[in-house]
Amino acid sequence: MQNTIEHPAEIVPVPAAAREGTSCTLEQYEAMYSRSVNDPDGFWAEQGARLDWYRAPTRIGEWSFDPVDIKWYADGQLNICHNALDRHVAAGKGDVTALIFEPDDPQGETRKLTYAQLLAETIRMANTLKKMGVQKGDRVTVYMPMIPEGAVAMLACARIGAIHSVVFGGFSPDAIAGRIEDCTSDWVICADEGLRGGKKIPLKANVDAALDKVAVKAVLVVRHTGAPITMTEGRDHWYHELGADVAAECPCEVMDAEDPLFILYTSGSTGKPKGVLHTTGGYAVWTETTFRYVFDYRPGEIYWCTADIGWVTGHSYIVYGPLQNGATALMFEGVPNHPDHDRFWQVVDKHKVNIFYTAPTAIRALMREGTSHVVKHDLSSLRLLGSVGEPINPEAWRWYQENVGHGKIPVVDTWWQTETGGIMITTLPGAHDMKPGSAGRPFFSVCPQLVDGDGGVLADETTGGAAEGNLCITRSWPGQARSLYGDHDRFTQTYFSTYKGKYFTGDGCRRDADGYYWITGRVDDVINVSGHRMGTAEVESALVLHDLVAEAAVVGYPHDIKGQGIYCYVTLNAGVEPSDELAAELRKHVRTEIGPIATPDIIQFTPALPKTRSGKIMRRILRKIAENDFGSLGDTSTLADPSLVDGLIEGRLNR
Ligand code: 6R9
Repeated sequence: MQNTIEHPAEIVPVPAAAREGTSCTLEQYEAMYSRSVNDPDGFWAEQGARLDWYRAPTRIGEWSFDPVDIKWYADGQLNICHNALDRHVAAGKGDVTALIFEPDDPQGETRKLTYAQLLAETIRMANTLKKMGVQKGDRVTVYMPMIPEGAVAMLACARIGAIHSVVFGGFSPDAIAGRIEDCTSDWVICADEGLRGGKKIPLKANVDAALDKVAVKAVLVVRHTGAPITMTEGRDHWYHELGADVAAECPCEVMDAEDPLFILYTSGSTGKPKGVLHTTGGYAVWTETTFRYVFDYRPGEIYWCTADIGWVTGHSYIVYGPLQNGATALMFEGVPNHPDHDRFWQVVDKHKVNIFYTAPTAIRALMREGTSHVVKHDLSSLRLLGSVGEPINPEAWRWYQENVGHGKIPVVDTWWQTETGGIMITTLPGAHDMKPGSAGRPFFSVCPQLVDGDGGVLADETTGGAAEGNLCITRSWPGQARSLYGDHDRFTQTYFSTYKGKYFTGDGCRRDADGYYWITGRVDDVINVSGHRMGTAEVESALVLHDLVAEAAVVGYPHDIKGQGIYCYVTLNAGVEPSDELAAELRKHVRTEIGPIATPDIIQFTPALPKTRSGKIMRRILRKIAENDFGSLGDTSTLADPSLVDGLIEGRLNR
């Protein structure tokens, strides 16, 4: 079945300035892409050679998707912290600024750390961790605000071969405890508090609450706001005390390329979050190479990615990608709308940011506030804009390019996932015309394929042509996740069993006749709320934990700012009356269980959920109702109680 879909979409040509001095023209992209798929080993041996290796790899890609066994650079040895820091200092670039810290409060103190200073700080943290007893292979949970010490904590773990598991600072004590437990982490690094939009985030208090449920050997606490906190004798240590008198040297641990680097938990369509596991060598090369070509970084430029280090974007494009390229990266602790809606643009102006990488949800929120906040500031330093996290609607894309980019600079819309380690589909700034709303073309070595429900091939790079289907990737790439921590079967099951022998992304996608890919969103029970992945099952489990809730079904619905909002259908225990107060309580309950990002937008009480006769919740119907799309509910005759639907629609209309 070959779909022919027209895309009358507007084409925005590569701006002339982007062609000058670019690292990759269209001709170069085409030659490199073709080499990368015809001779992946030769291609990735060359890309990898930019890094320092203790033992240069002779084995490059060795992988199978059935059974699932993925290795890259298997006989190579390296350390990613060395490649991010020591390598640049050794090359005489120790005085180059590595990180610029912009605090939450615009009146607060900006900090700049050179590569030499960041290395010294990382060594201090690494030796402090060693003093606490952390060893190679140990899992260290990092629960930090967006301050340089967050990056230092990750780099210090990498330096000594410990595996970091960063937990987003917005997650609840229960979520922290679950993650600590899942990877049997004995160590936590946190700060006293974080600051976001003037609000204090009680990081240490959250860790304390988590540690009521699960035990660890030690907690290292970085002083940030100086707020009073509770320290448990024998378990908790202040970083500034324990790290005060450690040695100024700490050799990098020699890591095999396939030694684990980090675990990052992400929401799946079922059950508890998955501990996505990335290893050292392939991830290092993938983040170095994608950063180099996608952002086309030039020495002296200031690069700013607004993500949080608690998400994969922060891992790959605040820490490992930029630093391995010797770039100057800005770290921002605050939020886009505090103290006012011009905060992003004020920071761009203040630090003369050249490359700016953010999420569609932020763009939509700022767009709503009008252009007056943008025009107040001089944004002429900007050379390149980026977008990540969810599909960007063409309207937001245009607003971004016209108002922030003055219609003159490229926008790269980068599609990728926690599991892919780095960018997979994007335009390259000097090579590709842009189409607002499309992520663009595959990065080197990436082989996307659209398949139908039965796995029939609709289109890929070899067939060409336009089609719409489920997005798979048919060959491995160095940055690919290797497993789920401690559960390789679940890894195989989740990603490689729907379409045997292929990696299934969970996303729907269209390919147009020009070979541009248009991500249409998740096709599984994962919703994308403000660019954050949320398993509907997770929210459901949180809801049913409440004493008064009998059953819950959660779906996404279109939300102007967040992209998708969280819509919850809730059935209460017999005899319990629905009320606005109870809805508010349930909202609060979910926040406490998971974290503020999971706060339900709409709670609709219903006497029962629509189920098939075999007892399966008909989510399709719930989704349509949440979307206010009552005309296309499809076949409701298989419902055990078809009369329920009217009540559900009525309930929706009352909101
Ligand atoms: C990097 C990151 C991954 C999911 C992914 C997709 C959505 C990310 C996108 C995009 C359209 C883009 N997504 N980037 N959809 N266009 N440029 O976000 O990782 O948190 O694992 O989320 O996000 O649905 O499957 P992660």
